[in-house]
Amino acid sequence: MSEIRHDWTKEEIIDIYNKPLLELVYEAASVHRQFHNPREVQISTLLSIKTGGCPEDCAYCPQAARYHTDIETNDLMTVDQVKAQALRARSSGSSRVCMGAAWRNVEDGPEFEQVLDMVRTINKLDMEVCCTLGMLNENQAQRLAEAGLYAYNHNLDSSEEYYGEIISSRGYGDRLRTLENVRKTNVTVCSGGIIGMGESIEDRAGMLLALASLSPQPESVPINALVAVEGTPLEEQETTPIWDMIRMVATTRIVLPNTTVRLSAGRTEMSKEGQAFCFLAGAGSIFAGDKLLTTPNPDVNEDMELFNTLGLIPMKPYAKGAQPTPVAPEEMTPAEGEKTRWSRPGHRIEKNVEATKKANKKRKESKLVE
Ligand code: SAM
Ligand code: DTB
Ligand code: SF4
Repeated sequence: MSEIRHDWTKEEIIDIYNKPLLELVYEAASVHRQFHNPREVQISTLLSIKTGGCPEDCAYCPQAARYHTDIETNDLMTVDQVKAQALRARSSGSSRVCMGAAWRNVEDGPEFEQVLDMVRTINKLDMEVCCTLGMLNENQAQRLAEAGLYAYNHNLDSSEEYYGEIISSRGYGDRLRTLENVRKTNVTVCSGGIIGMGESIEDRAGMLLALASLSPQPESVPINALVAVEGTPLEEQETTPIWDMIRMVATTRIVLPNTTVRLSAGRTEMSKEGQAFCFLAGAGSIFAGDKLLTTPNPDVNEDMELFNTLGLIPMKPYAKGAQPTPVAPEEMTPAEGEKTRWSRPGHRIEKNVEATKKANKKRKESKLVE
């Protein structure tokens, strides 16, 4: 049985990353089964509630005001707009809405109050709510918690050493401080990073070391493959090889065994088989919907077909602190004698896929009528 360790060394993590690929995937898949239900995948929908015009200089980001990308910039959405989008996401099988704002940090005032209203509104729809709004102080984190926020996403993005090559307008310490402020509340922590920015394997291991050293470890770790956007300093970066993505997902799975690993940006460049490998290696979540924040993402119907092919089940939302829906299908029962820590119930994929198909058909029909 694997244990949760906070004392990994960078060398150990590099050795894991460099294992023969199939051994690495086998080990990661075994750890995954000890801590998680391997058939469940959590589906989140991203919503860019305030797009572009960001004062920061993150070299990968199409939303930084100083780069000339052709994204459409938008002021903060209204609560009603957000509610309508959340309802659409729910009808396509998503259990969580993650609202992103192109801010350096949260400022107290009417816009923050509006975001708090959005959090309350989505909560009432029985969906989990996540936000990624930049840096937060302790009081802001607490207010988000009181509004019912489920998770806060704030990525370390790379190793401390490589961070300075990518961002100069803030430091690694700033990122860690926000994570600490979130940790003081009951909001869960979502923090990960990007591969394919020109960093070394040591940097990838360094980022995982920083995340694994947090105590407790983040509840969720998004692994993004760089989406190289024209106009950003990283526009010339080549597509990340799928093998690197599989290795990164598998290594994350082993080093942070109890964490949900999110297969995040970059899926449009990945084959179905490549993504299947990532699920086998321990990815337990995706962002669904045809858009991430500003860049494309696979069509939700294609994702559902892939889930169907692989026998994966979209996870249902559950309220913080509440017990998830009671254990159901026999197929979720671990084999006799098999030690597992996952106790979360299964959900019938056939039912979910059917419901999703119906909802999509309805949506298409209503669009045609419009
Ligand atoms: N402004 C906030 C912040 O920086 O924390 C929230 C939004 S920001 C867009 C959220 C995350 O998206 C970044 O930390 C980064 O990991 C990811 N991201 C942004 N642009 C990306 C790209 N081109 N490719 C992959 N991931 C990207
Ligand atoms: C994360 O790690 N990836 C998501 C979410 N957290 C906010 C964002 C990906 C953004 C990709 C580029 C874009 O669409 O603008
Ligand atoms: Fe701004 Fe966040 Fe983009 Fe950096 S990643 S430029 S902070 S929106």
